[in-house]
Amino acid sequence: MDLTNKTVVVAGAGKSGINASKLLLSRNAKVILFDEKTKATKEELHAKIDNHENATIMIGALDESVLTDVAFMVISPGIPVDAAFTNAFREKNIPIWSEIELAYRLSGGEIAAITGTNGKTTTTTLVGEIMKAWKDSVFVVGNIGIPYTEVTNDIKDDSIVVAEISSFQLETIHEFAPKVSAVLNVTPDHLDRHYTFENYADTKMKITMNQTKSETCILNYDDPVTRKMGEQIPAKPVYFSRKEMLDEGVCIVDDTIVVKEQSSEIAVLKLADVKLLGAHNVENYMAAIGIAYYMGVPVSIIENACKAFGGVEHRIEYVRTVNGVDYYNDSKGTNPDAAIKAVEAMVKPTVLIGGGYDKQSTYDEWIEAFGDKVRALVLIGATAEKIAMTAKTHGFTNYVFADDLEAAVKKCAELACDGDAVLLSPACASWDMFKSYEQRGELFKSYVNAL
Ligand code: UMA
Repeated sequence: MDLTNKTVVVAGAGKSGINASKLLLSRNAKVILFDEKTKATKEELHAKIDNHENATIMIGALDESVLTDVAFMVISPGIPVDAAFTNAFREKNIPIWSEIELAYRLSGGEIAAITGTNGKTTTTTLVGEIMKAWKDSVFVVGNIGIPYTEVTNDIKDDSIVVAEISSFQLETIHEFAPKVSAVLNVTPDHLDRHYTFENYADTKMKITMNQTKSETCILNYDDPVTRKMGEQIPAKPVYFSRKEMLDEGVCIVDDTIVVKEQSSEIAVLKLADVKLLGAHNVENYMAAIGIAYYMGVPVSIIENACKAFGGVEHRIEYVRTVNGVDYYNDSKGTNPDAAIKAVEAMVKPTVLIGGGYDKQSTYDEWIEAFGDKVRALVLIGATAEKIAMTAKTHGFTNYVFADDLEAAVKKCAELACDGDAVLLSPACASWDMFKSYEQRGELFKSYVNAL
């Protein structure tokens, strides 16, 4: 696609817009980078795109007089496709492309694209690890945090692209066609943007709209919405199911994840080798196995990469086993909801580290979720007293206080017995004691490794 001297409007000057602009400029296009509400100055945005002479920056209201001879607009995912300023583009029949669409049109490679309400990042990361074990040139991009346009110029025809794609990014794709797509599950989310659940689900399904019958879409059989999608999509549906035996697809036979295809049954991974906790993670592995298998990865490579996968950093991340006690870092459990998922995922009696910055949350549901599983609670940070009070009201009295995270880890090592787990999942943000949840998680791991 020759973009020389074509004028392209890029809407949004976040990660997506900046990288889309740089890519377009590298292909000799003229770029108008437009942002309605950035706090950055024109000079700062100019600097971000290397002060390129073919770029114009526009902040605030869109000056519609520039909309002559515009080839297309690239829209950032955070901007709704029905934002008021986009009407001028529609009136002039100027196509609106997602940043994903732009990257797709300007690069090759074989693409595995993953969407869904939950589990996208873990599945994308695992598929990325499997691909890296198979091929030299692998790019993991998209909603996961690395814009597809950032790496477009490095993608070669024999590269593999593993893309986490959000519903926001799917709204404005046109020709984007992965070799293998996946919709992991669809439950209500982002309804402020998509208005109805049906719209949201339909947007998710767009990930497969340009695939052909010879390409594959991996779908969750246990989710009624994605199960139904199998009847509507142009690609070949391949289901995964954690709960049911399938004639074809990815399911569990004798505690092993298998791929069933044309009456053959290929054993891929023992459930015992799934290191990540929680039923939701078994589903993520099953989806990743299906995606990798249909991308053509040999089963032995899939198995080994799955066995080596330690999960996504700071999300119920397995750290180490010391004296028969498994240590997990869930520093990303920065609110009670996320922390409940982590507790639910634990399969062993657990000593839990909680507490941190006070966001004025309530901790009742979190404490209720402890059940018989949480044996002891070690409290740190600004919310320690508040959590202790809540625990007491719910009849949970086995808590102790620690001065800092290092002391908390040492306390856990004393309290936990052989066969237990220790979990850092604070249900609070980190800012009272740390720069970020990442720093809190890193420090936790270093203290555990020093035990
Ligand atoms: N802006 C406008 N008008 C608007 C809205 C925003 O001009 O109506 C401008 C803002 O002033 C800002 C820019 O647009 O300067 C921000 O664009 P953006 O929100 O698209 O942010 P990016 O930095 O480009 O990040 C986006 C994704 N953000 C969103 O979808 C909201 C990132 O996903 C993604 O990692 C990144 O592209 C790279 O692909 C984040 C996310 O929250 C993690 N995703 C949602 C989720 O996971 O639930 C979908």
